[in-house]
Amino acid sequence: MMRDTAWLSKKVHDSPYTSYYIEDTDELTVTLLREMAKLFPQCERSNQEDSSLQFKLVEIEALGKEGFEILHMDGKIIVQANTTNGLLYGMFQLHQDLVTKNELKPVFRSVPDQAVRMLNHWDNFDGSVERGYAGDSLFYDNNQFRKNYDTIREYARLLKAIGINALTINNVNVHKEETFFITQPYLSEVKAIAEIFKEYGLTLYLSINFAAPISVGGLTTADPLDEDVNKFWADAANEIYAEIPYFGGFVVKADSEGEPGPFVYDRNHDDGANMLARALQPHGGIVIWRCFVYNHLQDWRDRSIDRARAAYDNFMPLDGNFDDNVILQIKNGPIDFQVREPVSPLFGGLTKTNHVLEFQVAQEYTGQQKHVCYLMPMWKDVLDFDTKHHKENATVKELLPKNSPNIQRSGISAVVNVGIDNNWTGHKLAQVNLYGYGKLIWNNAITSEEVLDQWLDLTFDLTPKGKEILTEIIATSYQTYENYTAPLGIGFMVRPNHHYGPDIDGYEYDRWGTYHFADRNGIGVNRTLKDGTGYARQYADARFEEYENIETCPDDIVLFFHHLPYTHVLHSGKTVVQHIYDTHFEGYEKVEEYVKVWEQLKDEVDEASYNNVRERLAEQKRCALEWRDQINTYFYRKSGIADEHKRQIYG
Ligand code: GCW
Repeated sequence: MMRDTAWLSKKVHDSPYTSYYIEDTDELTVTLLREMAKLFPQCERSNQEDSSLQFKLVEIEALGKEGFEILHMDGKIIVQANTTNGLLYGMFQLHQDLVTKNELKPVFRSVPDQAVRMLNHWDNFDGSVERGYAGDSLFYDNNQFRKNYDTIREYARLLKAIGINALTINNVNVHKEETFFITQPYLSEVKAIAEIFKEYGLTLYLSINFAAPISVGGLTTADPLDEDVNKFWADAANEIYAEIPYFGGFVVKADSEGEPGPFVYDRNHDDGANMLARALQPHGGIVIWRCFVYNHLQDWRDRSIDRARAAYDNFMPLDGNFDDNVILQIKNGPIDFQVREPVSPLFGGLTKTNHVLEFQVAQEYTGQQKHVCYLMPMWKDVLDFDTKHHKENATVKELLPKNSPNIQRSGISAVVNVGIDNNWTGHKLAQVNLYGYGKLIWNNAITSEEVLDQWLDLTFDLTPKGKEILTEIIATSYQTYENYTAPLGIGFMVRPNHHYGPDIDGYEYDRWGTYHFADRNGIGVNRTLKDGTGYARQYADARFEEYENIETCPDDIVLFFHHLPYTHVLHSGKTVVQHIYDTHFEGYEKVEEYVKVWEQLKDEVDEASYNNVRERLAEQKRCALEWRDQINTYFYRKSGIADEHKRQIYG
């Protein structure tokens, strides 16, 4: 079945470019030719160097290995880059410009802002996807490789078109069978997939199990300082690279949520990461080591432990200890992909270690692709966040490359939101998050509005009115989601385990360390240095002072830093409890509106998309109502304070 790859199913038919010229260079030329035939069916290859469309290899230092230029002069278009890989990016950009009827500039130069632009699949060999909301895995089914190479190729081109250059294909929680992916016969299957991504210039990595020396190698230990363990990994790397010489390396979740790691042997993360790095180093491989390390067996009675502190406390003291081919991967916030969190203090903190930021495109905590929730505004906030470590140029997007000793080993990674569903993302509108993620990490300056506008033009054929309606739904969806869920940066309040729908005290007395501490007087976590957990001190001075002080702490994360009475007046002029009531009524009303206006799009979008979104909006409405009423009732019961506007709150 033809996959619904919206932005790549449009062809350029009516352009004046009927012939193009390109020299044969390397294997990526084959891909470029194939894509030209698909996307520009009326444009034929010619051997005339002065064709109306030309792809040229040049030597322009500023373009680097991946950048490109599109020149539009005298009725001709020249796409130029230093590499065929760069030409391929340029070709996809040109296709996009022409199908969306973008006016071409005389000179358009595009060079990626971030070197590593990666996606992580949390796919399991049994076909399930951890936190997957778009059907089963693209790669596996029932402990077998699907071998659906056409679909995988379709996926590879989609990722290339949005600017991604690397990916992992298995879950960071590496289960029993997947632990053996680094050995035969699995390796040949991995290779078959890696080859397809390579056709599009994407590098494949595997998530590995730190305890593989025991389970695969038959050793009694996985101690990173043990000689046999080192030999096991060196041998494993040799075997992998013999099969897949262009293999990227390993992604590692260690000492996290029950996964094995160096702590088991009284070693530290630098010991573990460097050991793997040394095994991969002779082959040019890289270790991407996740900083999502915290105590998940916390005693809720012990108020001295704060999960938010963990990543910084664990990794900051190790800054500078890691080998050149190690990259630390840091979640955008200190807790776990909540709809609103402060930015992790490791950004700007680390200055001597290569690192990448980790986003979650998969909507684990943001409506599980049943709710529409446009994540671009949140990602923009994170990348534009001024860490205040320096007077100038201290935003996260600037510091990622600047604070990584090897710029080529810095960038952005994310948990992907795709599965085997025909529209890739389950919810059709969730495609915009995948598209936007790719576009944003290539060009950090692109705005949420630009991305949305492009995606709508690439995906649907809308009337101006239709486009306005859909723009409004998607553009407001993030704020709407935040409005009807956990308030003021407090996070969680979701049902345990699956994390869908409201359960305000679901994690309150649990071991996972995500609490809100609501009592009859107030709510919030005191993370101040003065008399709280001290988390606020992990930031640069200016940020620390801002967050430490209730007078200056921003409203939207105020409950992350302070325990406040319900009667506390926010900067908005509302009390905490009135803010909770108001946002929850507003949030739900907005969803009611989405449901209504969506109907007006019946004749404008294809039937499959229309029904897909309609059904999901109905579920979003049901769930948002549940959120609204449970949250409002909960805080009404706790505080005893009535709604100023006397709306219905259940007792
Ligand atoms: O967000 C949490 C998820 C886990 C996930 C973990 C992680 C893969 O609930 O499902 O495990 O984070 O990032 O490792």
